[in-house]
Amino acid sequence: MKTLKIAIQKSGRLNEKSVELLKNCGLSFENYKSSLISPVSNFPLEILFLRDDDIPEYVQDGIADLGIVGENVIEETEVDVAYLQRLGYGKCSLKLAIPVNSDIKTIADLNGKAIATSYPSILKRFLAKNNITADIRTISGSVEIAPGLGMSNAICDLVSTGGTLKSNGLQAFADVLKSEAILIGRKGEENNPLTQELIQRVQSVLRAKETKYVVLNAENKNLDTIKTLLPGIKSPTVVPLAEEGWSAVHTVIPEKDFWERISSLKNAGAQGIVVMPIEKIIL
Ligand code: PRT
Ligand code: ZN
Repeated sequence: MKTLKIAIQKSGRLNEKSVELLKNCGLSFENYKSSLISPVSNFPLEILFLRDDDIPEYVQDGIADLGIVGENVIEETEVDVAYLQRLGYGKCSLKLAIPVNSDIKTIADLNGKAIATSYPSILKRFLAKNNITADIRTISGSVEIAPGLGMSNAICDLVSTGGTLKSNGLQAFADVLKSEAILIGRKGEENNPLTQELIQRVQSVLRAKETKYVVLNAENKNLDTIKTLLPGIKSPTVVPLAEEGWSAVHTVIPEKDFWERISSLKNAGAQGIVVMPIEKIIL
């Protein structure tokens, strides 16, 4: 079977999480900082370490079969690739921002103004969609200093915490694109059995991250109410305790409404609740 190639960022914000994800998928490889390619010893896969900007085109052109890269980079390069899986890290938003004392109040006020960005093609499409004609000034980095230097009236840049905008006297006023790391593939790659196997492993790691394993004790008379509060993968496992009239309930619960569920379980008589992380969930 042909060895797959996956391109990930060599260094930068997505490198560490991408390496961690692949390792959690059970793939064994050296994270060489100095080399471009690292073979995986227990799966027919090679890892290419690249600048993130090159990844979408490498995948589109078939130099790599798969890639992990921010949606912002994919959208900017306008490549034709398959989105295989959203990965939930590297989250950020491409936003329009203006100096705090600016008279620009709405998107329409951008008409005739200059906007500095490293994302000219996404911005161009956004402005066209909103019927705005503005002067797009493309710069490759430190976009946030452009208004202060008199180069532009606004900027369009990535924001995660908002700290960079704030420290440069800027404020965000519109969202252009929400982004996160995405597993992409060459068109048609989703039909390759090796790729399908890899996607399943990735999904089992992501699913595990979203859920916790919970064991609790309850008096048998409270079990019916407790069971209605617990989804489990199919349904909860109930085993009798050594103490007469009591049972242990094992289940998984979603991370997102974790505390609400725990307090309703306590109200329903659950005791000695033990919560554990899950490594993988294979359906
Ligand atoms: O060297 P290479 O070309 O591979 O990397 P790079 O320098 O081009 O990219 P890198 O490593 O900075 O970012 C990789 C990806 O991480 C981006 O393409 C995004 O998908 C994602 N990401 C998530 C971010 C941010 N958060 C982010 N905050 N990318 C950049 N930023 C920058 C932003 O441009 C701004 O300068 O961080 C600053 C703002 O951050 P806050 O927290 O102050 O708002
Ligand atoms: Zn880059």
